[in-house]
Amino acid sequence: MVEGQRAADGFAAGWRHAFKLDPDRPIGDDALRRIAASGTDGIIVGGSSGVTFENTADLLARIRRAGSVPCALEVSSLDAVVPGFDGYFIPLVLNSRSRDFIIGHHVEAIRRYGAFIPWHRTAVFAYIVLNPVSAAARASDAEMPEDAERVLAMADLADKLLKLPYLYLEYSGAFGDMELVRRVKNRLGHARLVYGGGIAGPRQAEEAARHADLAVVGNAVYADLEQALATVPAVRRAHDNGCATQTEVERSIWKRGDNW
Ligand code: 1GP
Repeated sequence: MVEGQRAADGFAAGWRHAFKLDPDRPIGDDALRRIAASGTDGIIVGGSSGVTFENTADLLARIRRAGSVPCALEVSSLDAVVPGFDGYFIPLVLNSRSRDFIIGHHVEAIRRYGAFIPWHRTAVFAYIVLNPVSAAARASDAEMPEDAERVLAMADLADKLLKLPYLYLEYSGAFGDMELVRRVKNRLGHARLVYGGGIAGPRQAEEAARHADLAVVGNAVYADLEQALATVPAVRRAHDNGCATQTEVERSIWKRGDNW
């Protein structure tokens, strides 16, 4: 398991920017070609509702025709597990009230598909869902943490106790609290921090990338493609300006005093 996780950490290890495409939302071939050529590190295919085997397989085939960008499936429905992706992200919603979103669906998936799971290209996204009115919050029956301390405790749980490779702060549909993102980032020892939600253009992208290891852009692709494409160089700029380097340094200082 640990070996699998280490290897899994590798398949998207260098990703700083990703577009998230929803199989249930229409998108043209020209837009897909521009996304594939944008310089993004990868595409994550996933959505909160209406995801089927057919629309997922169709989107993957169209992305493959559009260019050579790495493409991962975020598995959100047991009936929509499509082979042929470069990697698989498995959501585990830390603040879900439902056992299904923490281990239930996962055990069932392994029971059904265990023999076919490419473990070395499969990694858990440990989500904390933070926008109460989002489809993700409704779908996963997420309970909003009452304060920042609880979010930080969940981050420690994922990072230090469960040693999961990714922690995903999910604000889907709204731009999040960057001060909280910063605090979570400084708390993590080894998990990579993923941020998603309300990145509408380069300004928010740069801000999010200042703290998170990986910035995910979803809705902007459908709302304003030009703005969405402009998030790719914005994320690069933030990392080139050394923002991530600074947090890496802070992180290593913190880690030196801790032997987990
Ligand atoms: C959704 O985190 C992603 O899972 C991106 O959110 O659609 O708000 O960009 P947006």
